[in-house]
Amino acid sequence: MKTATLAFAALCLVAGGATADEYTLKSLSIDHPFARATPPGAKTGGAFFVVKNAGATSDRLLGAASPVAGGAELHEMAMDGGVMKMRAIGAMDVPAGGKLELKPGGLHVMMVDLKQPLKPGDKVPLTLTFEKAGSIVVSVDVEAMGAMGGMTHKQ
Ligand SMILES: [Cu+2]
Repeated sequence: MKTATLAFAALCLVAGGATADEYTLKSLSIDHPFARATPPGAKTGGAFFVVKNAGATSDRLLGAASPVAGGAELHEMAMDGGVMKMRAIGAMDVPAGGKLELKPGGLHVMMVDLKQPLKPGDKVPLTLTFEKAGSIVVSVDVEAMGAMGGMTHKQ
């Protein structure tokens, strides 16, 4: 009896951890925000999520902020002289009826001046500000270094 109860409790923990968080802000939905754990001393960390837009008008992600970081920038990856580099951009488009996808190796939110390392299992608040829909605070799950957000991505 006791073993069965424990097994059930363990199952609940696993199921809870695997649940993808989804947030709704007007016609936008923000799916499974996650970040990668950072090594000790690292000052920056990337955050990733998908924004879907069910509305008839496009929107734009204008900025982000987190209490665990001195700042948060919108970054894209771009080829520069044959080398893949990231650079700050002013906004990210969320097309009407479409989606904006942030993922490792592509668009991301870069938390800079981290006040502490991001550890697997941590949950970090992140405020996202959109041009039309306004602002929302999402909880970012910190996953292992190299995590792809529990999803497979086509390259
Ligand atoms: Cu970056």
